[in-house]
Amino acid sequence: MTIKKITPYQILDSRGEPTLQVVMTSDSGKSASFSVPTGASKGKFEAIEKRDGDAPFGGKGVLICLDIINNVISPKFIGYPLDQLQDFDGLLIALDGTKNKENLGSNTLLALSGAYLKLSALENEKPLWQYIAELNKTSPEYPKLFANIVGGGKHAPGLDIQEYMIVPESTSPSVAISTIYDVYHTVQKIMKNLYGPSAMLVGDEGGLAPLGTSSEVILEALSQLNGKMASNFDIALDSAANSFYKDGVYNIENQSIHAAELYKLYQEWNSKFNIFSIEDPFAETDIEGLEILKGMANQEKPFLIIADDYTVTSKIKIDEFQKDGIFDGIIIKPNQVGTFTETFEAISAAKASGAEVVVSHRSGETSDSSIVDLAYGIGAIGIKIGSPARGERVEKYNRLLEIEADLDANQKKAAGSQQAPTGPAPILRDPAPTSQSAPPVSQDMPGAPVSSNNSSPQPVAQFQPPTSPLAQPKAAPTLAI
Ligand code: 2PG
Ligand code: MG
Repeated sequence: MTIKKITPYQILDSRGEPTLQVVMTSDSGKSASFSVPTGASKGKFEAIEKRDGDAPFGGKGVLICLDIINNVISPKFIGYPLDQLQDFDGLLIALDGTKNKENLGSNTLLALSGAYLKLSALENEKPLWQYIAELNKTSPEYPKLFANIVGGGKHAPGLDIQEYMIVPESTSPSVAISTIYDVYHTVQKIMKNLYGPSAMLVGDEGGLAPLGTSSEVILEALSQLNGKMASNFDIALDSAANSFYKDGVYNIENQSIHAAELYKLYQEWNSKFNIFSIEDPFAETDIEGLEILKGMANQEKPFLIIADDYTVTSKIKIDEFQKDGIFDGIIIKPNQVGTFTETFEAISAAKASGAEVVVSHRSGETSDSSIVDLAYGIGAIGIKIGSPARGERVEKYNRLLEIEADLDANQKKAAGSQQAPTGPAPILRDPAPTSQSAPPVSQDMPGAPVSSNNSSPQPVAQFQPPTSPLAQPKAAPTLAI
């Protein structure tokens, strides 16, 4: 099979900004499309997107990418065989000829690389995750969901920390998603009661965006809900600390502090609320912050340290930091580097260093759900796909549910079951939470408990906001939900 046609489109992303979509058609007549997301809180060393620079769309248009594809790429690749991603991406990288893709643009390259990858999977009649797993010789695993419940930073007004997430212990997508649903909607009610109806508005990733609140209020609310849902969960943060670091100082919740004090604050939160992981805890340019991380390298830490802006899905950057064993987890975002081949190299480098891999969306997303197949296919420990709100995020939750339902149906078929599934996949629940962490319940586990019909969130009888001076809520302190 070969490439017959490459059609680029300028479309809009979830923030209404222009982005690039490529539809690639093979000589058998099959088509696959890939559309490119964009970040708001970017690492300094991310590959460079190509944009028009002139009106319309305030210079953010990508018509220049359409020109590049129509006039430079297409003539070279029509008739090019499918199924050779590494060579295809290698040629694109060589054509660009720069370290940071500034010539053709990371968006141009990724749209082509993604469409080629998806079309190759389609021609092989394999789901994308399976094609990716075979290409990388990896074992597919359900990733843990790092679900954004409350947002701030560059994604929403109000809070300085960018993401307050929960990570359900259960790796069964349907159990984890029902937990996320319950927590999200319960926190929404809590926020509405504390701060009024405007607290129900959401940020770029669908995370709630209350004004006049504080980290301690959010963390307290999340920790009070733990143990009351379908699955127990951990609490995780993405500080995206670049966005509140200026002139050597972190400006956070009315304090101007240095890295050591910020780390103390994290420790305080951890001792009160038990934080599982913190992504980008310090700004990537802050030497003092990096020294703190280096001092803890290769040691057991109070919470996992995850790199995003530091490592930007670059094998070179990952190797550089991980020779010192600085990070416990590495965020993987294909558009930070520009091709899927380089994304796979970054994943291998992260895994080889002993770090966990967490695949991630961007704050400016499209309806493309390939990152879900990527995370499952390469057996990532986690995936960030925002909140269960807004179409472009929900698309990814739905893809995960689809993969689970398909696998389930296949397993049943293989087991010789006569009963074809007719309705939605059953929602399984973890055993009743105990003081110990409950083991994850897998759908294929014999005798796994079946959901009761009552899947509505447990009421939070008396949510008591914390009284720390750093966290004075503006509204009534005690509320019944
Ligand atoms: C992040 C991402 C996604 P952005 O910092 O991890 O949550 O945000 O896409 O704006 O870089
Ligand atoms: Mg991040």
